[in-house]
Amino acid sequence: MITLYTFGPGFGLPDASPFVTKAETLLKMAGLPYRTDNTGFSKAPKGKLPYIDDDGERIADSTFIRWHIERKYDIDFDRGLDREQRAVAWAFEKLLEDNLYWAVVEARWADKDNFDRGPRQFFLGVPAPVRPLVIAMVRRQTRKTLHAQGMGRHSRAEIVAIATRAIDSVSEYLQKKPFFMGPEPSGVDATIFAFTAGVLSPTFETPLRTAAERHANLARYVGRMTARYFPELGEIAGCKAEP
Ligand SMILES: N[C@@H](CCC(=O)N[C@@H](CS)C(=O)NCC(=O)O)C(=O)O
Repeated sequence: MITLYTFGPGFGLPDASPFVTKAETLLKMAGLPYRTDNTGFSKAPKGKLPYIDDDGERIADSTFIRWHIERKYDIDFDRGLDREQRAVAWAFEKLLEDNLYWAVVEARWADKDNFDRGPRQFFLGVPAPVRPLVIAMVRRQTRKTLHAQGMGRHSRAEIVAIATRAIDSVSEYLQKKPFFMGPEPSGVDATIFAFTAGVLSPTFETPLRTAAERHANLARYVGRMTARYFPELGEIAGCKAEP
């Protein structure tokens, strides 16, 4: 049995983390039985979520989880795609994971109002007397990480410009297709869904959300993916599969 270690639902999303949502979507796409456990962060092999335990084998990082599923269960998430399409899908996946992601982190953690609406809730389990200290420490660490990665060196307007270009590109490439690469879902849809839903989360007031809301095809896409893989959630961010 597979256990997926998660943060748990948050911000009106399947999980507070887009990478966890991606991994869970992949498990659903693969049709594999799994359970979730939101108590595993302190034991995460790479200090991050997601990771899975598959009958005693632990695999950390959503990309390695994908490759593990493909190898062990003989699944090709990109079946039906030719080599050029696979390359495009991979590039878009990494655009969101390695570029847009950091703009999302900046929007959720650096902006005070968004932090109060969102990530502050993560710390409710910390004893009240030390909570402000722990919050200040983790936010400081997040700012350092943003600086080291590079996104944190830009002004907010520059970050928004970079993120908007990524969001516009996703919308442009999706066009009117049901799924990102065509009529059927493929591996990249797990990432596109997780990040698009995350950006559209009504918990946060961000220019990133405004950028995504300009594209009706993104909301319909999130609605379609939700209906297919997370029907129990009803709607995410008010996104409907059809107008
Ligand atoms: N490359 C990783 C990224 C995972 C990731 O960044 N997870 C974040 C949450 S979105 C995390 O666990 N952060 C905790 C920390 O950095 O302390 C993947 O694809 O799984």
